Amino acid sequence: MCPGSYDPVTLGHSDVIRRAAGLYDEVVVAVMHNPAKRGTFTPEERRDLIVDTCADLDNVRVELFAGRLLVDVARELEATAIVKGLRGGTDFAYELPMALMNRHLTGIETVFLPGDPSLEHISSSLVKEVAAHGGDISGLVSDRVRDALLARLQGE
Ligand code: COD
Repeated sequence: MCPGSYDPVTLGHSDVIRRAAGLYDEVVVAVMHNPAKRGTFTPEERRDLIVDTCADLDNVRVELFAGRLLVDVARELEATAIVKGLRGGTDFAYELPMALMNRHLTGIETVFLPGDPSLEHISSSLVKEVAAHGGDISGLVSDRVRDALLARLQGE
């Protein structure tokens, strides 16, 4: 499984999902969302944008999970591993305790894929900040995500 907030999915995320799809028979992209928190996109919108971005990957499906522990979702899905992308030392410092906690709770392993250096600067939050200030987000997200984000920022 490839868990995340995906608010919205970026080309950094889709690179990790694509590579996971090359390693495993089946990949579940798990959109983890906190029902108490309002994101830029609703969970359903995030799911639809991922489905669009990964439309060519036959062994990938996208599911929503609200307010759940990742390990409970992993158990329900009978996941072999949690796959995460790493953009460098800062991501590693953030991800390592979660990986160890998840293994402590259920024994599930986390597999880290090194982020593609050409996509390392991309995060959902920076993309939203650039877009909010009128910057060009082409090459950071798919065209569909770019259009959806610009529409959302303009209040649709
Ligand atoms: N290149 C490579 N990898 C990338 C890139 C990029 N450009 N951008 C993002 N990624 C990777 C991130 O490193 C991350 O692994 C993944 O993509 C998802 O990123 P986000 O930002 O969409 O998602 P996060 O980091 O907000 O998601 C965190 C979770 C929702 C997975 C986490 O908080 C969680 O597991 N929550 C559920 C509650 C729980 O179980 N808590 C206890 C944890 S021990």
